Amino acid sequence: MYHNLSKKRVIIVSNRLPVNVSRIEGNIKIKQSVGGLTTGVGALFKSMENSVWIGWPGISSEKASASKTNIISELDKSNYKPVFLKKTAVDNFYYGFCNRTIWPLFHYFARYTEYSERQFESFRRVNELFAEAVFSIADKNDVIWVHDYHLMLLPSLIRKKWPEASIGFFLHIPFPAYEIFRLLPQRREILKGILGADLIGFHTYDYVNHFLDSVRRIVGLENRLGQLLVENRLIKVDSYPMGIDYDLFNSTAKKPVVKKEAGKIKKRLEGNKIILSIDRLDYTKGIPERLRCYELFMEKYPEFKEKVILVMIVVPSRVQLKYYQLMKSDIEKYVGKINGKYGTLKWIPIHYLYRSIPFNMLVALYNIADVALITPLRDGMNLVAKEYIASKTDNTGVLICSETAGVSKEAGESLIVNPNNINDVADAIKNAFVMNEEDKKNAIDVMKRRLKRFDIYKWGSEFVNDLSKIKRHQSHMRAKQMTDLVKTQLIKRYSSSDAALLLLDYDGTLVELKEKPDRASPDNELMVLLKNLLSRKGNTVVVVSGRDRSTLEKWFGTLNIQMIAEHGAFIKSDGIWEKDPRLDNSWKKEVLPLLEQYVDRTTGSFIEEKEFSLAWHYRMTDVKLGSIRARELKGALFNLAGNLGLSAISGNKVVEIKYNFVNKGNASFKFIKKKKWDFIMAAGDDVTDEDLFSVLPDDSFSIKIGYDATKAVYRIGSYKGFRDLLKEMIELRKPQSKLSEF
Ligand code: GDG
Repeated sequence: MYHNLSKKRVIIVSNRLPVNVSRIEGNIKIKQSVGGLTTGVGALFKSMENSVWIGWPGISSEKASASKTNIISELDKSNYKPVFLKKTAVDNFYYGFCNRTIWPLFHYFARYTEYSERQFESFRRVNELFAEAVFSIADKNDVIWVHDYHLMLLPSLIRKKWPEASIGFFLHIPFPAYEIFRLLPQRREILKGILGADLIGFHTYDYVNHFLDSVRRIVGLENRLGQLLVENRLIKVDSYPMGIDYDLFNSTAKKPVVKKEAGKIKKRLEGNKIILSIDRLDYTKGIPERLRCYELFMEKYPEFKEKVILVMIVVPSRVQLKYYQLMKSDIEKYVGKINGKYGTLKWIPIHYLYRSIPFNMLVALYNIADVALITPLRDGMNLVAKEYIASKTDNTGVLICSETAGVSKEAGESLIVNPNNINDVADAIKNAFVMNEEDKKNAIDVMKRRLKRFDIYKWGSEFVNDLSKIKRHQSHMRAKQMTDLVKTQLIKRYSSSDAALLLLDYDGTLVELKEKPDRASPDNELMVLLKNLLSRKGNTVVVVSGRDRSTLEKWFGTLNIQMIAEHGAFIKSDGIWEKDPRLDNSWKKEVLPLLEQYVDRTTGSFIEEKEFSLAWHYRMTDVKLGSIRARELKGALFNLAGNLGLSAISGNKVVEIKYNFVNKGNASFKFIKKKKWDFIMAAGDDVTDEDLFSVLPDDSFSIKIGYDATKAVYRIGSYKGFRDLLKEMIELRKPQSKLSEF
């Protein structure tokens, strides 16, 4: 059955193709490869019409050499497009940066992590090769879905050449906490690479939070409910727990041939209860640790001897890496030790297989296993756990799973263990055998229904749908973007006007937002611009700011400019500063002690006392702590401020407390109602400017600088774009006197 994920063609890009190509004595062999990405995305891929999969075929260019054309045409039959890599690239990229740096670090094995600049260079180069493959195979209008940690630079490489492309990125492994991720020397490049995507998906909400946390701390980008603004492009980060092909496992388990296989295995295991363990060979899977738990289980609960067998299947993986070879031999020694120590003439406690088994046998084992012991030390998701549940046709069986595997978040009904707590795991095995049958069945039943609902097809379609939603959102934002046509209309209206009112916010609108507000004094270009605007007859220019009046006066006091200071507490009109008569400072003594508490509790924050307002600044604090405290402070101020007629507003890394009636809208309205204007333009970048936008007459030009939600009708990406507009307005309007030079 075909699942139409999208009207557009979907291009899957992953390091490996779902098949492995080898050349034995000149003959090409194509074999299905084993692994979570292959199983999951592979099923999805087969169900999509016209989709194309770009990836490495598992053979080096040198080995493939004479047979390349042959390989390409064989793979093409399945819509697989190979990216050939040289042996040195495979060594430095795949066995190097991917598997010696990213894999251990992202799975919290910091002590196994190697850092090599040379290997990172190869990683970059291979990502570039993949980008070239995408450009030659895909089309700008395709949906490009990049998978996993090997290709973390690819989204931004594609974005650079195709700025409008639909790019999704999904990480199949955990995204670690900031304290781990920060250890990576290339942490910034990696984040920037991923941020080239429009939609970024992870298996769990924890990984989403870890990623957003690192983005905040390393790249300095704040998110709003998982949405980020990256170079004026709105992108989304969310969790999409990967499902399995539920129907395939469930229906395979019911096939007569599988039932027969299951019967044979049961007979061979002579009525013993079966504990099943299946993983690729990897230190993250906790295989030796699991053996230790099983050994303890037998020691603690000898009544299970000769009644239980652990079937342990270890699938070869990354065999070229020395560490993996050592691990294999350690596991085998340990299995031998346990079997030698506890085994009897008629009973072997562990049946160990080091190989990949055929699909029907896998499902048969899932179907008959009384317990699935899935205790990875760290795992992005773990599909084996889900496949076990889906293959349970009679709802018997117990899943024991690690809390450090993504799957634990969706398997609340299973026995969840800490894989490092060997007593905990040994007890869980015992409990699995003594549990009430009804409870076991209920648990499996609930989990099965969940897996059926959110299967691999649902996962794929949710991801691709969300990707197209975010693309629609982006184009909606672009619709608000001030186009050349609107610009021309604005300039035309402005040049023919006799009374023009320009209400202009300062920070972020006329100048760049600076980390330290005192560094944002007006530069020469801005002063010239303002002078030119003021030199035209009929123009009234108002700087509408939250800054205090002495700063504004210092900067602009010599110009014939109108000013609104402290969000409206003071207005300078025709050269005279006036204070709103209703203002007083009686409330400050009530609020200050609370703010001081927040300064004490939040290193780096400080209070700015303005004449009629108080501001708590937290731009110099730890970013995460700062925003948590800001939220807390607003909560703490809620009652106090309400009673005193105050409001607490969040600006850019600041919470400002002032009287309710003081806002940029009320203050600006005094200028708006002064006379009949035939042109009004207002521009601002932050929440406090929304008050200004809401008091404008309908035919005004309201311009939001930046990409946050707004009431303004138009938007311009940055203060620079806004200055360009002002320049064009100046150039086109007939000067009264000679224009100053920029
Ligand atoms: C990565 C992440 C994440 C295993 N042995 C045999 C066999 N398999 C199949 C299983 C399953 C797959 O391989 C293994 O998937 P996992 O999810 O358990 O683990 P990884 O390979 O490490 O996958 C992981 C996954 O990506 C998906 O995002 O869940 O966390 O590490 O489908 O059935 N299949 C056959 N014979 C075997 O012997 N036929």
